[in-house]
Amino acid sequence: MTRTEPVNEPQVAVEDFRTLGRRLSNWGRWGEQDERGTVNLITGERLAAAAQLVRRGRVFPLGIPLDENGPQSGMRGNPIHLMSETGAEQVFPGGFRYADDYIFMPLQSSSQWDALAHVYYDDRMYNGFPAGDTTVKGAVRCSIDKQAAGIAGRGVLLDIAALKGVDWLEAGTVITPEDLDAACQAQGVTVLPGDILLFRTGWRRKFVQEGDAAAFMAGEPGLGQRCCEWLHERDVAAVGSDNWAIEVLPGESPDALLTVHMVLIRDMGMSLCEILDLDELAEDCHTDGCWEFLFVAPPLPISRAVGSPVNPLAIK
Ligand code: UVW
Repeated sequence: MTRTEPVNEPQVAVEDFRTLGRRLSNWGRWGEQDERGTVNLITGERLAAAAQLVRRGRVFPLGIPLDENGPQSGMRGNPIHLMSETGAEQVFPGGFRYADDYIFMPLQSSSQWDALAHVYYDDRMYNGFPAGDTTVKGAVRCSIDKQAAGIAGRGVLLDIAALKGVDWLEAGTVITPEDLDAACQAQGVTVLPGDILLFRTGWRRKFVQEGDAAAFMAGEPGLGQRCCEWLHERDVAAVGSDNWAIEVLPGESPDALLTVHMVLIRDMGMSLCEILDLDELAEDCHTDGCWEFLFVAPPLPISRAVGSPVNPLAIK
């Protein structure tokens, strides 16, 4: 496989994200007090159908290792693991000994869910809740524990790197709705309402091969803004990827940062699952031709947190 040059040149004018956000808004759709957003689309019926996708009993863990060798550099650090007890100094009746440990980490540093309180603009977060509901004590509204009842359902993987015939897409490569359609067609899979859509860019593979955290974080291939509409039209429940921000970076808008985050999370109420390892799953899907699976990824019920580490499982 070869690598591609970024394809978002010349810059195509993108719609103002506020206009797009208003058009795709899900505010009020699940009630004025709703704090779960598009995860509501995973009905009991859809989850029961997703469970039927487990045929071989093969589990693919999609979380990256929680350790100091992760891809963070700059604004966030990698997890730091410390032992508080090894058992070496202990004397208990009957020879019992135990080991205990701590982990210190930004909740956004590894494979993670973004809570709906993670981003906002114009002083409002998802469903119109005031941004002031998030303080130094955490998020009163839309915190990640509101999703702890579970994020589980039908997962679909779209391998965009394979579609383009590359090991990985280069930073700045815009994934378009046409790419998503082409991947669905090439793979023979349809994205259905309530699905959790995973898309593979190869960005994790690049990090594993090169070990360059600064390059991993400096930019990335990812969804262009027009994909928000594609996800909305299909009633996708959540989206995940092997990059760190779901969206293309540098972004398409010259005067706004992370516009896909703002539209998906704040306007549509969609939770994002970032920094996944999709390589083994993709390899298996290429082998058996089956791109759908049961996806199980409950966030940790961390009170008032705006994100949570997660080890999502794809089960076939
Ligand atoms: C930001 O939105 C800043 O980060 P993340 O990609 O972790 O959601």
